[in-house]
Amino acid sequence: MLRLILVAAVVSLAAAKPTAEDPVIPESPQADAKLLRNAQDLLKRIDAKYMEWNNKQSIAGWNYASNLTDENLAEKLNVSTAAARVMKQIAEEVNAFPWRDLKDKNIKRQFNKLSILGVTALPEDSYKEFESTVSQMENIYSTAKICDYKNKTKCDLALEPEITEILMQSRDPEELKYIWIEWRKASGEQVKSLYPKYVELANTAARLNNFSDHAAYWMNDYEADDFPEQIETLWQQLKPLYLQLHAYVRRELREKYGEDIVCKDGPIPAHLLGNTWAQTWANIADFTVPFPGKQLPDVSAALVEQGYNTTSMFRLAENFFKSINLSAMPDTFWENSILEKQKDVDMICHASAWDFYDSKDFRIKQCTRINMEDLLTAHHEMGHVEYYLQYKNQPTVFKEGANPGFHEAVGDVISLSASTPSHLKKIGLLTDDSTDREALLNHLYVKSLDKIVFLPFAYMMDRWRWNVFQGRVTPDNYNCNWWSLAEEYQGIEPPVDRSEEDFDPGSKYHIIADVEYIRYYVSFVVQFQFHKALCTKAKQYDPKNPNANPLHQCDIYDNKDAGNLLKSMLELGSSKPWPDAMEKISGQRQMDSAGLLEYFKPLTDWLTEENKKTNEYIGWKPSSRQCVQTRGELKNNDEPSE
Ligand code: X95
Ligand code: ZN
Repeated sequence: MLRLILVAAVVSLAAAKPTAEDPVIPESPQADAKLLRNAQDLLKRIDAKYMEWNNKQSIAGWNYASNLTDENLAEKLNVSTAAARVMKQIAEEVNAFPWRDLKDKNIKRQFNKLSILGVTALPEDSYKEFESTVSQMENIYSTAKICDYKNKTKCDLALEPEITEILMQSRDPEELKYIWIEWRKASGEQVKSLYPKYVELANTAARLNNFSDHAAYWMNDYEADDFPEQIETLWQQLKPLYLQLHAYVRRELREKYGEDIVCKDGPIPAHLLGNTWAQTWANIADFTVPFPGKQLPDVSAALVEQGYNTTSMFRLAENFFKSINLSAMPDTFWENSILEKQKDVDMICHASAWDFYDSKDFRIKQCTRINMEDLLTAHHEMGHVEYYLQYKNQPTVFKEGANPGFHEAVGDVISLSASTPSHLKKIGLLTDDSTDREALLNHLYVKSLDKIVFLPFAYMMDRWRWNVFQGRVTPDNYNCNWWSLAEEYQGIEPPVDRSEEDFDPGSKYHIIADVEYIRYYVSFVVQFQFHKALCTKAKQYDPKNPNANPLHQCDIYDNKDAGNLLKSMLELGSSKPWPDAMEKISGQRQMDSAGLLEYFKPLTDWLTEENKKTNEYIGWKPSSRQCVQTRGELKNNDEPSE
């Protein structure tokens, strides 16, 4: 310790801003070298502690998430409290060290990251309260049950798989409305009282880290002070395509469900869109697709017919990664992962990938169903594990995505290749991979119901939370602000009037689990930049002659050059600012919607033409739904009076 103080003294002398009268002390290379050596010694000690406590937290977190018992919760809280103590010590050592004088960028970046504590900056009792509040909300969300629409005595329906599958498959608007309302009563409404405390503690922690609020702390990961403006600019470029798609889908829904449920120039009722949160509309592709005669690239039926099980679905994903020279899953992955909902155990079914920070243990927990959506999710989750595997030799503090959006993009980039009709045919999941114009438009249409539809949802998710953390929205108008943003960005409306007695944001996992969401918006833009770069590398696409091999038909399967290019970006972790990582893979240094717009160009043209023909109203007039303070204020309230 003495040595450290001595060096610090020397350096602080040298580092003091020289004023006119002070003699300018030459920065002696020896002092720099000594500081660097001390910095590296300190980092080595810190990294070992970081690794040990991240591993302990992953183990305790995993045990609770896969078995929601009181003792597992107590153990998780104990471990995270002990870890927080260690992180605080580390931050004190870091701040006591003159790391800002370091010349080495990599070492300085490590110290800078170590100096930001996150919620562990809270005093111990507040930190415990934060952790237990979030865990309680996750427990309520993950164990919520509702009664069946047809058989009101059957009351064991959970979000996964029952509620998800009904919203996916039912074409009865009354059943859909009932399930939509009941899920929100059983989840969001039950966590409403906990949310303000979570917001307050998150903001307190942010301020202890010298951020104005939790939203600023989240945005720090994107290393751009104009980040919100970048997001808005991209949205202005992508919104026209969304409006065309929205108008077309509304017409198809109006034809199926009638004018009085789906009006021709208003928002779309959210319960008809095939997903609990209307974040992807791919599950209503079957009756809305432009050319119904043509085969739909939905392989759910083929997966079942061909006897796929959860393991073989994940093996399919792994096989793609191996084919491009990325890593196979380690044996421990197959031993320790939970790929199916465990019977007689309350667990968090929301799929997730886990790094145990020991460079050996990596897992996925997913309540997998045998369908296309879960096959794409399997690729998404395995993309996270691939990133863990590629940066496993980085210092612990760099074991992250270049930014959170990069981590969300890896699996989805592979899915862009794996879900092309030609690839699905190659692996025998699709018989007809005709690439005539109509089949192509069907493929782009289904893809757009995932990729274009999702953008306004992801944007409004964190527009609402930025509002909340910045204090623009307070608990007395949480729900009505949520619905005004949903209408403004997504052009959807609730199936019934809402009030502030509801808390619909709390019906979405990431909101109650303190998981930032703009990462997915970033991912859905950058994954097309990555796809374009990898397809170019694989000579499956020529930027000088884009129509020769269109982006949407590219499949990088088996191409080692593309895989090695992707690997060269993944292995960086967060050791470089994300523009450097982006440049490594694509030659660009910023997010760019051009890739996404080019991919969907044929569909954009077709939708614009089609909506003109049917004289469709583009956009939506204000909803006739109300959002008020209390349910009592609602006239002709659909809710049975208490
Ligand atoms: C993920 O990103 C998240 C888990 C601690 C930290 C715990 C972070 C985030 C997390 C959890 O992997 N049926 N789960 C539900 C599938 C959930 C998969 O959130 C996720 C995933 O639900 O909003 C395919 C499928 C490509 C889904 C972006 C968003 N996924 C969601 C999403 C995808 C997605 C989606 N791309
Ligand atoms: Zn993810």
